[in-house]
Amino acid sequence: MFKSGSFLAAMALAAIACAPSFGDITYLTQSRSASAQGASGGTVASASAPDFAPFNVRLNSPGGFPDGLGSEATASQFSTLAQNQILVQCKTSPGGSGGHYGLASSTALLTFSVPTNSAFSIQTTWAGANVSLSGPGVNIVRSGPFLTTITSTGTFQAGQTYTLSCEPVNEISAGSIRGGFADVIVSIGTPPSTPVNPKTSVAKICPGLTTSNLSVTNPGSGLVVDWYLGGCGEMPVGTGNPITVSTPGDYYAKTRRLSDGLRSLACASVSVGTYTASNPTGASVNRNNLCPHDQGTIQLSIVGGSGQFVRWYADSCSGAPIGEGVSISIPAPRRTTVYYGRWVNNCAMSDCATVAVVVRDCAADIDCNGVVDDSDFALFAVAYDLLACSDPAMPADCPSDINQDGFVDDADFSAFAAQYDRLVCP
Ligand SMILES: [Ca+2]
Ligand SMILES: [Ca+2]
Repeated sequence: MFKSGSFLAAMALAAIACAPSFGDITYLTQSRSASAQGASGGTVASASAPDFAPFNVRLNSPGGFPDGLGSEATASQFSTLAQNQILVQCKTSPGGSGGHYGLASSTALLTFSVPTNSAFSIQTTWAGANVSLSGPGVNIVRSGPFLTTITSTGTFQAGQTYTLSCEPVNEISAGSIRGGFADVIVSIGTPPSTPVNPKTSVAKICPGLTTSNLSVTNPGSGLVVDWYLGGCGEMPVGTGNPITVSTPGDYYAKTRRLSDGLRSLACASVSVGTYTASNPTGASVNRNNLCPHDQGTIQLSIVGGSGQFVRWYADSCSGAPIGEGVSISIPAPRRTTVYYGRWVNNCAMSDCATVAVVVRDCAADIDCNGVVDDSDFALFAVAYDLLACSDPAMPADCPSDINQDGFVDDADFSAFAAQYDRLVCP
């Protein structure tokens, strides 16, 4: 018998206000560690965490051998303890080839209890890992080399201690080594559904310079969206819908219910790309070996490569551009010039390809027929009498001003005479 109905009502209200719909998890102990060392010269990279805070590490250790074979070991560990959910990922890749393998490990060991009998589900996705969840009435073991997902259910008994462990097993077979991976999600209660319709505001960005907004369909009241980089539940990048990012990569979204902290088991994902420009294989010109007094144009063309457009320069792969386009027409140069062309794509630029346009050392060939003879001398004599290049009667570009000082005088005659004696242009 109860003393009063109001006491019962107060107890019920207190239960609703203080306790979540499903039993809280009491975390007892937790240790997590990861390390990686590339073979032959790889520096050991390691991290560990004995506390209950989220632990998100990606370790990488490049090695290398004189025979040119690389060995790059990586290890990662991502774990989050929520009110009613345990999320653990352990992942290793010893890397290497040709018998050169690095070392990698990633372990998580967790003990916990629940204050009331609680039904739970455990979803495990793994390949080359050992996962176990054990304690009174519970004995779940996952192992094996092939990618598998299994979900099962059970009941945690009040006050008992349960142990969850996650450890990749690196298997060597047929001259190769296989990394290990496990993604374990233990939930008390029903996780919210996976986000849908992931989108980017722009598909490509300039890293660190421009941004893209990532969003999913509004998950509804009481739900928020957590974003991760590189894998579902891996490096956290923020909560929001949308969120703004300035780093290219593969982004993953989980729905999180605010009332009990449960996250969706799976992710929606989008990729943010970066602009690229691939190097041209060469550049060409439509005619070459030009007369210094060529009054026409030449056409420069890029060969191979890709990007948004091609930018051209004279004399170096920088400075003021002389034009833009896969092919451009420009006035023929008066001196030998190397032209540089590169692909440009917003923030990305390829290397330059070059083409040399040779202008013959034959300024006295005033009529541009490849020889310096009497017909050139006749043109020179007229210009000599006019003297100043600024004279309106002087031919365009003042070709007889061989030393290009603005006058056709004795100095030019000396240069003319030397080339006249040579006759044929080099
Ligand atoms: Ca000539
Ligand atoms: Ca002159």
